[in-house]
Amino acid sequence: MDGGPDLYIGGSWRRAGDGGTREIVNPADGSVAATVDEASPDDARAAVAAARQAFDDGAWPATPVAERAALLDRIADLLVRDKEDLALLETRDTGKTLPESRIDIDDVTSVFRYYARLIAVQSDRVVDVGDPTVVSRVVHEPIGVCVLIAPWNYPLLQMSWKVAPALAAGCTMVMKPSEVTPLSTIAFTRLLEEAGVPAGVVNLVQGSGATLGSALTDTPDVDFISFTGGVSTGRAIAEVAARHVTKVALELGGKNPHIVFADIGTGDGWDSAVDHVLTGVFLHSGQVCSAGTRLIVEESIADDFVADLAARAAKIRVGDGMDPAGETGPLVSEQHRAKVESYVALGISEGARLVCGGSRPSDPALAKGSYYLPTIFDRCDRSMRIVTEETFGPILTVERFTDESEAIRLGNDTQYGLAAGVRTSDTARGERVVRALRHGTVWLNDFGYYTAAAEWGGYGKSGNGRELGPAGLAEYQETKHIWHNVAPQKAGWFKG
Ligand code: TXE
Repeated sequence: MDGGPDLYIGGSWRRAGDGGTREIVNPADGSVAATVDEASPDDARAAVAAARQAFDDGAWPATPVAERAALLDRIADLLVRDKEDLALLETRDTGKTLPESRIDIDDVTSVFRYYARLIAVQSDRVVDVGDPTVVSRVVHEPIGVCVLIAPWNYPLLQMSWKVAPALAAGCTMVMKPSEVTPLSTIAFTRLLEEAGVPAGVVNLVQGSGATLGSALTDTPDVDFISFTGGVSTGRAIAEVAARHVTKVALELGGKNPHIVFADIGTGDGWDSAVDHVLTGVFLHSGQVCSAGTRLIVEESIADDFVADLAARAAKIRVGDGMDPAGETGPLVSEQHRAKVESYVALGISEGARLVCGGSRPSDPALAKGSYYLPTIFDRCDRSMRIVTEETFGPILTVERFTDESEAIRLGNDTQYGLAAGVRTSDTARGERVVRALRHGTVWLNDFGYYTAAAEWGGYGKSGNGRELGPAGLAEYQETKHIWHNVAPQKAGWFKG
């Protein structure tokens, strides 16, 4: 980037061993935003070897907790300093609006602050084994070398959910951002170096998953793989990792229901529900793993609710993420827009009723970018692939229900289980429904919010393992039981 070199291996910046480069496209206008070094499989192997050596022979895994926490805080300080530069890179790379990118960088900072605090207070557990001569305790140790593979929709944020707990735990790692959006992670790696991350502890390779995947995952030198991306890629990685019995955590997206009961009334409850359903699905043009893409609305209010939604969706200002007037940006690439368009065509052929959107914007100023209009399909049902498959674009499908048990059944009728929303003014009903839904995060009368202190992850094909919160740290730790006899005696079992 800006002349590179862009690969960071064993504490030094390098060009690709085979001289490979990749053009990074700005989806707002199709221009080349940067040219970056593209790692070869040998580069990826060198990165794993550097992380292995830093773990086996380096000081980081045994660095006192206070020093690790201080490093995380220094990283957070630098993120605050560089917030605007990082946000601009994120917008250039993903197309998301600049205000969204700024929020992302704030959230990245919060993750580092959170794990700095958490690691500082994590304590060993003393176990009473009923023998005063035995000191028994359970301690946490770093799991080892981690491969951290991130997607393109929240490039730095998703990577931070992995890097911060990995560093806090004392692990060493190889980061692989999406080849579509590596820019913020390259800049972040320079920031890690400045903060004083020891050589070899964090390594960076970028390039296509198909090319680098095997070098990063089909190896006994890696102890843990944390992956966020699509289901088929996650499954392939898990299959390869199983050959080496490598632990894997997967976050694979979702097809998230947003259930709206008629008891929301017609006043503020209604307006707030319409607003959150709209934001929940169309923010970042639907390229959000937890997007509320399935509206499941009570039949008695469905026509009016969908009409209000459609009226507001039609007013969403699609535009360049750098343009303060734009409320949502383009899709991340031409290829991704083609996928979204094929889903819209599929929805029409499946018999869903197109209520709004369903095309590219007509504004000539947007012709060079990969934009797509917010799209709503009414009269959908579970036989349609548009309802069951993750489209990862600005597409809302509408299903209707007549009673609470049907709403729950529909909400759980998915192969995924990442997130869900419920809207009701009946508190007891709200509690019943959120407990019955089999999803990793459930919002009641809200949608989309999260915090570094609470776990994030999915049921079903949304993956396994958790990020954020204490469980997000535990992923990067081994648990060891130490049994210490301070007054050794014979075991006395065998008499001879
Ligand atoms: O993801 P991939 P893609 C979903 C969304 C989207 C679909 C495909 O539905 O349309 O996935 O997106 C790396 N070994 N999500 O194709 O391929 C790849 O380089 C190791 C949901 O972009 O899964 C990138 O860094 N790594 C998701 C990362 O995996 C490999 C966010 C994700 O890419 C690899 C994004 C391999 N064999 C898409 N192949 C979410 N959960 O939020 C690819 N990669």
